Amino acid sequence: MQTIFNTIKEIAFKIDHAIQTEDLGYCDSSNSSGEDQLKLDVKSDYIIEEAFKDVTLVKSLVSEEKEGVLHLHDEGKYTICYDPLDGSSLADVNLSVGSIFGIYEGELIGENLVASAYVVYGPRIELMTAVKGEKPKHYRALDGFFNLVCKEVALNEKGKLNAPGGTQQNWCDYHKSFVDDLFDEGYRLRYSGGMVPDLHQILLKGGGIFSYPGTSDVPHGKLRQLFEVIPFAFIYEQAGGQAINNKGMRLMELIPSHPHDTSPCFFGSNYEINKMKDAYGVKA
Ligand code: AHM
Ligand code: MG
Repeated sequence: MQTIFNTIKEIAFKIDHAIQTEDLGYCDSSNSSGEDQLKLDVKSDYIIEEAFKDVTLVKSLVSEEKEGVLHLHDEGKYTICYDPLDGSSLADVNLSVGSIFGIYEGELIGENLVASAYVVYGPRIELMTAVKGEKPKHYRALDGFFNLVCKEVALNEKGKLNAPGGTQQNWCDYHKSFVDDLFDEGYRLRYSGGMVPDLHQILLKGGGIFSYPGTSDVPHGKLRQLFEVIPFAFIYEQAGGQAINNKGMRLMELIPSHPHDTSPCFFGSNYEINKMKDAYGVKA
């Protein structure tokens, strides 16, 4: 796994360089979810594909920016599902963006995810990695290298931050009440529109909740299971938190029927997730 994490470190520097130097405009194409692609989405995708072509441990790649599976090595053990540049539409307003990697062994279902990593491109480049049975590890880049900042990232039982995604006008009543109740308890709003920096902030500032519910316009939510939801669910669980859908099911138990399937999702510390289960009337 260290080989894959090392490759992700190399990728992080290359994508950061592209963000610093390349055109921030759109291309003429759209991705598998029908969203317009930025030149940076395509470039980041290319950087990742090129980097893993040399890693024989990797059997195949599945990208948020491409349809289908790219086969790489017959002898490979892992499939890497990745979002090359999450939140890329925030690059032109100079907000943080990220890359997300889910490393699966076998069929592409939640319980087969064996490791996760994400990179945040902000004032500095940061990396979080997680493997089974260990707390996530947090790294920060300095002078072309990643230094370990914390070898055991852990969420508090209860936090102070609330990151509620989705169009508020289209929230159902009980979701709105749940979000309002948190603010009534003193929670602070923290939502940039980039799930990587938003979830990163909650993880590192002791806890809280990030939600992207199903809404009347997008009943299954916006965030993609294989590339976004399951990799972050793994990291939140390894950090001692919880990650569930609107039915109270662990996101790690998701079985996507298509690589680009989405899911309503809630990631947080135990207090906030238990409160969400009450609000949604699902089992604690
Ligand atoms: P993307 O993969 O096309 O960048 O979309 C995912 C992003 C997430 O980072 C973020 O949480 C969400 O979209 C924001 O959506 P919204 O603009 O509806 O708040
Ligand atoms: Mg994304």
